[in-house]
Amino acid sequence: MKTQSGVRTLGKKANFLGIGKNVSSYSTSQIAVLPVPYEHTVSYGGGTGRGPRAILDASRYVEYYDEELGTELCTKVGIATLPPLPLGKSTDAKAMAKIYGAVKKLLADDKFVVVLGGEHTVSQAPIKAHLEKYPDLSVLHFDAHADLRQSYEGSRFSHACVMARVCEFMDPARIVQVGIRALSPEEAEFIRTSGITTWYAHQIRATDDWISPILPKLSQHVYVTFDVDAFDPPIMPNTGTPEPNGLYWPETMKLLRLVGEQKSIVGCDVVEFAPGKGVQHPDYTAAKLTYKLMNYAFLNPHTP
Ligand SMILES: [Mn+2]
Repeated sequence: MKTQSGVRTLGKKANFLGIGKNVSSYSTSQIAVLPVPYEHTVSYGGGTGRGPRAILDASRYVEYYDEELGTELCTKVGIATLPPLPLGKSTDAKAMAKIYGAVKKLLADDKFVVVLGGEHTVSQAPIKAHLEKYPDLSVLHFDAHADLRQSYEGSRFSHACVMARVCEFMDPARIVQVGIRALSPEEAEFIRTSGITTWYAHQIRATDDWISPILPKLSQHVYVTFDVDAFDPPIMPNTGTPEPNGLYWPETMKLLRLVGEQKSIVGCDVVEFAPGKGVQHPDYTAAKLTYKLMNYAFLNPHTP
Protein backbone atom coordinates (compact mmCIF):
# COMPACT_ATOMS: atom_id res chain seq x y z
CA MET A 1 0.00 0.00 0.00
CA LYS A 2 1.07 3.62 -0.53
CA THR A 3 0.69 6.26 2.12
CA GLN A 4 0.24 10.00 1.71
CA SER A 5 3.96 10.56 1.71
CA GLY A 6 4.38 7.98 -1.07
CA VAL A 7 6.33 5.49 1.02
CA ARG A 8 5.24 1.92 0.46
CA THR A 9 4.72 -0.27 3.51
CA LEU A 10 3.95 -3.95 4.01
CA GLY A 11 0.43 -4.97 5.01
CA LYS A 12 -0.80 -7.08 7.92
CA LYS A 13 0.16 -10.39 6.29
CA ALA A 14 3.80 -9.46 5.87
CA ASN A 15 4.69 -6.66 8.30
CA PHE A 16 6.36 -6.68 11.71
CA LEU A 17 3.95 -8.12 14.32
CA GLY A 18 1.21 -8.63 11.69
CA ILE A 19 -0.56 -5.41 12.60
CA GLY A 20 -3.35 -3.52 10.86
CA LYS A 21 -3.19 -0.46 8.66
CA ASN A 22 -4.27 1.90 11.46
CA VAL A 23 -1.05 1.18 13.42
CA SER A 24 1.35 0.47 10.55
CA SER A 25 0.96 3.24 7.99
CA TYR A 26 4.11 5.24 7.29
CA SER A 27 2.77 8.70 7.98
CA THR A 28 1.35 7.86 11.42
CA SER A 29 4.04 5.46 12.69
CA GLN A 30 6.99 6.60 14.80
CA ILE A 31 8.91 3.39 14.11
CA ALA A 32 10.09 2.28 10.66
CA VAL A 33 11.38 -1.25 10.13
CA LEU A 34 13.75 -1.51 7.18
CA PRO A 35 14.54 -5.06 5.98
CA VAL A 36 18.00 -5.24 4.39
CA PRO A 37 18.56 -8.80 3.10
CA TYR A 38 22.21 -8.19 2.18
CA GLU A 39 24.41 -11.28 2.13
CA HIS A 40 27.69 -10.99 0.31
CA THR A 41 30.64 -12.02 2.48
CA VAL A 42 29.88 -15.34 4.15
CA SER A 43 32.72 -16.88 6.12
CA TYR A 44 31.12 -19.99 7.65
CA GLY A 45 27.37 -20.69 7.50
CA GLY A 46 25.21 -18.72 5.07
CA GLY A 47 21.58 -17.65 5.12
CA THR A 48 21.55 -14.12 6.56
CA GLY A 49 19.87 -12.90 3.37
CA ARG A 50 16.77 -14.78 4.50
CA GLY A 51 16.99 -13.26 7.98
CA PRO A 52 14.63 -10.29 7.63
CA ARG A 53 11.79 -12.37 6.13
CA ALA A 54 12.12 -15.02 8.85
CA ILE A 55 12.12 -12.38 11.61
CA LEU A 56 9.03 -10.72 10.15
CA ASP A 57 7.25 -14.09 9.81
CA ALA A 58 8.03 -15.07 13.41
CA SER A 59 7.08 -11.62 14.73
CA ARG A 60 3.42 -12.46 14.08
CA TYR A 61 3.55 -14.73 17.13
CA VAL A 62 5.03 -12.08 19.42
CA GLU A 63 2.48 -10.55 21.81
CA TYR A 64 1.76 -6.87 21.21
CA TYR A 65 1.69 -6.36 24.97
CA ASP A 66 5.01 -6.25 26.82
CA GLU A 67 4.46 -7.97 30.16
CA GLU A 68 7.56 -6.40 31.74
CA LEU A 69 6.78 -2.80 30.82
CA GLY A 70 2.99 -3.12 30.89
CA THR A 71 2.52 -1.41 27.57
CA GLU A 72 1.33 -2.19 24.05
CA LEU A 73 3.93 -0.23 22.12
CA CYS A 74 2.75 -1.03 18.59
CA THR A 75 -0.68 0.50 19.16
CA LYS A 76 0.82 3.44 21.05
CA VAL A 77 3.45 4.62 18.56
CA GLY A 78 2.79 2.67 15.33
CA ILE A 79 5.27 0.45 13.49
CA ALA A 80 5.57 0.76 9.71
CA THR A 81 7.41 -2.03 7.88
CA LEU A 82 9.01 -1.12 4.58
CA PRO A 83 9.52 -3.61 1.76
CA PRO A 84 13.00 -5.19 1.64
CA LEU A 85 15.47 -2.59 0.41
CA PRO A 86 16.14 -3.33 -3.29
CA LEU A 87 19.91 -3.56 -3.64
CA GLY A 88 19.97 -5.31 -7.00
CA LYS A 89 23.49 -6.47 -7.72
CA SER A 90 25.05 -3.73 -5.60
CA THR A 91 27.70 -4.83 -3.14
CA ASP A 92 30.25 -3.22 -0.82
CA ALA A 93 30.44 0.60 -1.00
CA LYS A 94 27.59 0.85 -3.52
CA ALA A 95 25.25 -1.23 -1.38
CA MET A 96 26.25 0.73 1.74
CA ALA A 97 25.44 4.00 -0.07
CA LYS A 98 21.95 2.73 -0.89
CA ILE A 99 21.30 1.63 2.69
CA TYR A 100 22.66 4.92 4.01
CA GLY A 101 20.38 6.88 1.66
CA ALA A 102 17.32 4.89 2.73
CA VAL A 103 18.06 5.43 6.43
CA LYS A 104 18.77 9.15 5.92
CA LYS A 105 15.34 9.56 4.39
CA LEU A 106 13.63 7.78 7.28
CA LEU A 107 15.56 9.90 9.79
CA ALA A 108 14.58 13.07 7.92
CA ASP A 109 10.96 11.98 8.49
CA ASP A 110 11.79 11.62 12.22
CA LYS A 111 11.30 7.87 12.25
CA PHE A 112 12.91 5.55 14.78
CA VAL A 113 14.74 3.24 12.39
CA VAL A 114 15.11 -0.51 12.96
CA VAL A 115 17.29 -2.22 10.34
CA LEU A 116 16.88 -5.99 9.95
CA GLY A 117 19.93 -7.66 8.39
CA GLY A 118 21.39 -9.26 6.53
CA GLU A 119 25.02 -9.62 7.40
CA HIS A 120 26.66 -7.28 9.89
CA THR A 121 28.33 -5.25 7.12
CA VAL A 122 25.07 -3.33 6.67
CA SER A 123 25.25 -1.68 10.13
CA GLN A 124 27.93 0.84 9.13
CA ALA A 125 25.36 2.63 6.95
CA PRO A 126 22.67 3.31 9.59
CA ILE A 127 25.35 4.14 12.19
CA LYS A 128 26.79 6.81 9.87
CA ALA A 129 23.33 8.24 9.18
CA HIS A 130 22.49 8.35 12.89
CA LEU A 131 25.83 9.97 13.76
CA GLU A 132 25.02 12.80 11.36
CA LYS A 133 21.67 13.36 13.08
CA TYR A 134 23.07 12.90 16.62
CA PRO A 135 26.67 14.18 16.66
CA ASP A 136 27.27 12.88 20.21
CA LEU A 137 26.17 9.35 19.21
CA SER A 138 27.65 6.33 20.94
CA VAL A 139 27.30 2.74 19.77
CA LEU A 140 26.48 -0.28 21.90
CA HIS A 141 27.66 -3.32 19.98
CA PHE A 142 26.51 -6.83 20.89
CA ASP A 143 28.56 -9.56 19.25
CA ALA A 144 30.67 -12.67 19.73
CA HIS A 145 33.21 -11.11 17.37
CA ALA A 146 35.06 -7.81 17.63
CA ASP A 147 34.55 -7.13 13.90
CA LEU A 148 37.62 -4.85 13.98
CA ARG A 149 39.65 -6.46 11.20
CA GLN A 150 40.96 -3.99 8.63
CA SER A 151 40.04 -6.48 5.94
CA TYR A 152 38.99 -10.11 5.88
CA GLU A 153 39.31 -12.64 3.06
CA GLY A 154 40.29 -9.78 0.78
CA SER A 155 37.35 -7.52 1.56
CA ARG A 156 37.11 -4.34 3.60
CA PHE A 157 33.34 -4.80 3.49
CA SER A 158 33.35 -8.21 5.15
CA HIS A 159 31.00 -8.64 8.09
CA ALA A 160 34.19 -9.22 10.12
CA CYS A 161 35.29 -5.62 9.46
CA VAL A 162 32.16 -3.61 10.18
CA MET A 163 33.36 -1.94 13.39
CA ALA A 164 36.73 -1.13 11.80
CA ARG A 165 34.78 0.80 9.16
CA VAL A 166 32.73 2.54 11.85
CA CYS A 167 35.95 3.55 13.65
CA GLU A 168 36.96 5.43 10.48
CA PHE A 169 34.17 7.97 10.94
CA MET A 170 33.64 7.89 14.70
CA ASP A 171 35.82 7.99 17.81
CA PRO A 172 36.39 4.42 19.09
CA ALA A 173 36.01 5.82 22.63
CA ARG A 174 32.29 6.12 21.91
CA ILE A 175 31.88 2.42 21.13
CA VAL A 176 31.09 -0.23 23.74
CA GLN A 177 31.33 -3.88 22.70
CA VAL A 178 29.66 -6.62 24.72
CA GLY A 179 30.03 -10.41 24.62
CA ILE A 180 33.22 -10.56 22.53
CA ARG A 181 34.91 -13.98 22.47
CA ALA A 182 36.55 -14.45 19.06
CA LEU A 183 39.12 -12.13 17.51
CA SER A 184 42.60 -11.84 16.02
CA PRO A 185 45.77 -10.52 17.74
CA GLU A 186 45.50 -7.33 15.65
CA GLU A 187 41.97 -6.73 16.87
CA ALA A 188 43.03 -7.36 20.49
CA GLU A 189 45.83 -4.82 20.05
CA PHE A 190 43.40 -2.27 18.62
CA ILE A 191 41.16 -2.83 21.65
CA ARG A 192 44.11 -2.22 24.00
CA THR A 193 45.19 1.01 22.32
CA SER A 194 42.24 2.71 20.61
CA GLY A 195 40.06 3.71 23.54
CA ILE A 196 37.20 1.41 22.57
CA THR A 197 35.44 -0.31 25.49
CA THR A 198 35.22 -4.07 25.08
CA TRP A 199 33.59 -6.46 27.52
CA TYR A 200 34.93 -9.88 26.68
CA ALA A 201 32.65 -12.81 27.51
CA HIS A 202 35.21 -14.27 29.94
CA GLN A 203 35.35 -10.92 31.80
CA ILE A 204 31.56 -10.83 31.98
CA ARG A 205 31.53 -14.27 33.59
CA ALA A 206 34.22 -13.24 36.11
CA THR A 207 32.45 -10.05 37.24
CA ASP A 208 29.42 -9.63 39.50
CA ASP A 209 28.33 -6.37 37.92
CA TRP A 210 29.47 -5.80 34.36
CA ILE A 211 26.33 -3.93 33.41
CA SER A 212 26.39 -0.71 35.43
CA PRO A 213 29.98 0.30 34.39
CA ILE A 214 28.74 0.40 30.78
CA LEU A 215 26.33 3.27 31.34
CA PRO A 216 28.94 6.04 31.93
CA LYS A 217 30.75 4.95 28.76
CA LEU A 218 27.74 5.81 26.61
CA SER A 219 26.71 9.30 25.52
CA GLN A 220 23.09 10.44 25.70
CA HIS A 221 22.14 9.19 22.23
CA VAL A 222 22.83 5.51 21.74
CA TYR A 223 22.64 3.33 18.64
CA VAL A 224 22.39 -0.41 19.35
CA THR A 225 23.85 -2.81 16.80
CA PHE A 226 22.93 -6.37 17.69
CA ASP A 227 24.65 -9.33 16.05
CA VAL A 228 22.51 -12.23 17.25
CA ASP A 229 25.62 -14.42 17.69
CA ALA A 230 26.24 -12.43 20.88
CA PHE A 231 23.73 -14.85 22.43
CA ASP A 232 24.80 -18.26 23.67
CA PRO A 233 24.34 -20.83 20.85
CA PRO A 234 21.57 -22.83 22.62
CA ILE A 235 19.52 -19.61 22.64
CA MET A 236 20.56 -18.58 19.14
CA PRO A 237 21.92 -21.47 17.04
CA ASN A 238 20.80 -19.92 13.73
CA THR A 239 23.66 -17.62 12.88
CA GLY A 240 26.65 -17.89 10.56
CA THR A 241 29.37 -18.17 13.17
CA PRO A 242 28.09 -19.38 16.57
CA GLU A 243 30.52 -19.22 19.50
CA PRO A 244 30.14 -20.83 22.95
CA ASN A 245 30.03 -18.81 26.20
CA GLY A 246 27.56 -16.25 24.90
CA LEU A 247 25.15 -13.88 26.57
CA TYR A 248 21.92 -14.99 28.20
CA TRP A 249 18.53 -13.43 27.59
CA PRO A 250 17.85 -11.94 31.08
CA GLU A 251 21.19 -10.14 31.46
CA THR A 252 20.90 -8.80 27.91
CA MET A 253 17.43 -7.43 28.61
CA LYS A 254 18.66 -5.95 31.91
CA LEU A 255 21.38 -4.01 30.11
CA LEU A 256 19.09 -2.85 27.32
CA ARG A 257 16.44 -1.73 29.80
CA LEU A 258 18.97 0.30 31.78
CA VAL A 259 20.25 1.95 28.62
CA GLY A 260 16.68 2.64 27.53
CA GLU A 261 15.87 4.23 30.89
CA GLN A 262 19.02 6.26 31.42
CA LYS A 263 19.97 7.11 27.85
CA SER A 264 18.09 7.63 24.64
CA ILE A 265 18.26 4.70 22.23
CA VAL A 266 17.81 6.46 18.88
CA GLY A 267 18.12 3.58 16.44
CA CYS A 268 19.05 -0.08 16.23
CA ASP A 269 19.68 -3.07 14.03
CA VAL A 270 19.40 -6.83 14.42
CA VAL A 271 21.81 -8.64 12.10
CA GLU A 272 23.39 -12.00 11.23
CA PHE A 273 20.24 -14.03 11.81
CA ALA A 274 20.36 -17.01 9.44
CA PRO A 275 17.14 -19.03 9.64
CA GLY A 276 17.61 -22.79 9.59
CA LYS A 277 15.56 -25.90 9.32
CA GLY A 278 14.59 -27.98 12.30
CA VAL A 279 14.33 -25.46 15.11
CA GLN A 280 11.97 -22.52 15.19
CA HIS A 281 12.70 -20.92 18.55
CA PRO A 282 15.58 -18.79 17.18
CA ASP A 283 13.26 -17.06 14.68
CA TYR A 284 10.93 -16.14 17.50
CA THR A 285 13.84 -15.09 19.72
CA ALA A 286 15.16 -12.72 17.04
CA ALA A 287 11.67 -11.25 16.54
CA LYS A 288 11.13 -10.83 20.28
CA LEU A 289 14.56 -9.22 20.63
CA THR A 290 13.61 -6.73 17.91
CA TYR A 291 10.37 -5.79 19.69
CA LYS A 292 12.16 -5.62 23.07
CA LEU A 293 14.68 -3.17 21.57
CA MET A 294 11.81 -0.97 20.40
CA ASN A 295 10.10 -1.19 23.79
CA TYR A 296 13.22 -0.22 25.72
CA ALA A 297 13.99 2.60 23.29
CA PHE A 298 10.59 4.14 23.89
CA LEU A 299 11.02 4.08 27.67
CA ASN A 300 12.68 7.43 27.15
CA PRO A 301 10.07 10.08 26.32
CA HIS A 302 12.61 11.89 24.13
CA THR A 303 12.86 8.98 21.68
CA PRO A 304 13.12 9.35 18.70
MN1 LIG B 1 29.44 -11.79 15.01
